[in-house]
Amino acid sequence: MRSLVSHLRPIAARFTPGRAVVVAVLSGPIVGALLAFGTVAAEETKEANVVTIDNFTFTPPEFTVAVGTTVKWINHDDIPHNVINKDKAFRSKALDTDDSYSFTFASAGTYDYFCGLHPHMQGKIVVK
Ligand SMILES: [Cu+2]
Repeated sequence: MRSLVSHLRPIAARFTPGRAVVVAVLSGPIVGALLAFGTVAAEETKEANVVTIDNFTFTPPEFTVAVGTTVKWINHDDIPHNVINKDKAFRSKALDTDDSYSFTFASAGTYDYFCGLHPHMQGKIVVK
């Protein structure tokens, strides 16, 4: 009997309730984080060619895409902005909150643009 108890003790130690709780508590956030990562990755793939406008800033400020790519600008500010190419290749109307503007880049080149309402807001699309 004594030998049986001493044999079981290491197994019991491995499955202490405390440890099981720790594993359960830790695996919850890890699984959640993995699911969140998968969702974010899918979202980024779907919206890969998006320039966001937030807090008077184009993000990313410089964006390189392939010829034929459609780039979409989305205004997340609660005031209007627009998107104007310095060489007049494209020009959006004023975009209200959550409005978007898309332009397809058929030719390679560097397209500097700015917001006509706030000219200090500037960005660049490089098409290769
Ligand atoms: Cu603006």
